[in-house]
Amino acid sequence: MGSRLDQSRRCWTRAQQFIPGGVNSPVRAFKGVAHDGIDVVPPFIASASGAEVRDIDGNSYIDYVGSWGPMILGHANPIISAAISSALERGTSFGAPTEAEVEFAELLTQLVPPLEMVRLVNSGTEATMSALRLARGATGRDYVIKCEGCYHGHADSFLVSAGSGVATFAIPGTPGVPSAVAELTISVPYNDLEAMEHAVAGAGADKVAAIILEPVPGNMGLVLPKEGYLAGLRSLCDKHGIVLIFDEVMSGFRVSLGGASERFGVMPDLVTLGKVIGGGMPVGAFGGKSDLMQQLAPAGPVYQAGTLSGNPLGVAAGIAALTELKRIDPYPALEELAIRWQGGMQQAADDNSVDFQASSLGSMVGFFFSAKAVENYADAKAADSARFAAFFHEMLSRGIYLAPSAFEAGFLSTSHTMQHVDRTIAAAQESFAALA
Ligand code: KE4
Repeated sequence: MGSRLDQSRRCWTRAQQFIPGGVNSPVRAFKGVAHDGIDVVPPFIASASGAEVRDIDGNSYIDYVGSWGPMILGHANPIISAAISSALERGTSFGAPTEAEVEFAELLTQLVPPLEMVRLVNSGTEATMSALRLARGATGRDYVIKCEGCYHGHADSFLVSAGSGVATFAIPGTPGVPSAVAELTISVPYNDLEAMEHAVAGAGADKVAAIILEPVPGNMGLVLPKEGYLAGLRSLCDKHGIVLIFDEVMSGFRVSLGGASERFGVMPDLVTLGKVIGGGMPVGAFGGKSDLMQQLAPAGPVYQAGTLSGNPLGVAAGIAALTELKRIDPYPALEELAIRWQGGMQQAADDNSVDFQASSLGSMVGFFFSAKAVENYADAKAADSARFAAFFHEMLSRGIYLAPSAFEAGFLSTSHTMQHVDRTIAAAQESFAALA
């Protein structure tokens, strides 16, 4: 199916007049799948329903981006839409406490094991930024250690590049981040406990406020934690009084109902959430042990705030989404479908002698054009991203909408069926053959 993009092309030209790079978030600009440096036109989406999105030229696609994670119950889910519409009739925002926020907070603490208390914010970035400030305020320490390839939103402390050596302090990853801020962040390889121990020792354990990571990274492609890695981090943090933060903005309610902490049985001190918990509305959250959370203003001295935090529409959507997930427990079926997706994609690649590593966990899927398993960011960067880009466009032209970057994950929803997966695998067979 040739996907004509005339209307998208028109919109793309206009968008770039008024919006930097034509998008409100960089990954949407398809720079990660540019053809030999030639920019491509991203489809402008007109509508979405269930597992499919439709662009303004009328092309429809099976969607594996799912708004980068939120749409686990499918696009335009009627239960979530009805909840938003109902809340809308009572007003959009009050800037005052509401009973629904209390209901939502209680529901989150019931579903996510590390949560004793929780505060709502408006994005994953706000969640991780606030969690780090809380960890620093509670410990009186300044350093934070993160893992290369893990993305925690765009707060200054996280937009850093690894320093030259394992335990050296990070350097700004983008203009605008002061070196003085970047130097308080240390970046180490994911899945390497020894490197983490070395970094803690190098900084001085009594100077490290927090270790933050995606327990199941989806921002370097999908990478799975090695046996014992998460538990090892827990022990290391216990030993030195370091706050362990699981950034589950993406993995939360994706790898299981209770997220990675439930799935792997390792409890962080703080967990950050977003995406799924807003049901498509802008909602983030961070929370954890009460003694930590009680340090937040106005209960304690660590300041954190937000005009639209706990917004009635977002809370209504979130309660509807999480209540529905609790009611139907879609995770066994999602996992089975994801495993089928992984196996079919791997088989299609193997049939065409393509170096390819497909993976899945819960409702998340991923793949690398690589001959070896990918265990960290260095492995991910060594994979063939040019081949990924070519594959992406072959699949898009066949009506399959994958994440437009080799360093992202894919997402299934309760609307995806075996037929969707079979169509995807058939398109992959044709795409791999076309790339040969
Ligand atoms: P937001 O501020 O974009 O809501 O969340 C930031 C964030 C924090 N932590 C993790 C683990 C995340 O994956 C994210 C955001 N994920 C990206 C996708 N890789 C969002 C897509 C985008 O940036 O447009």
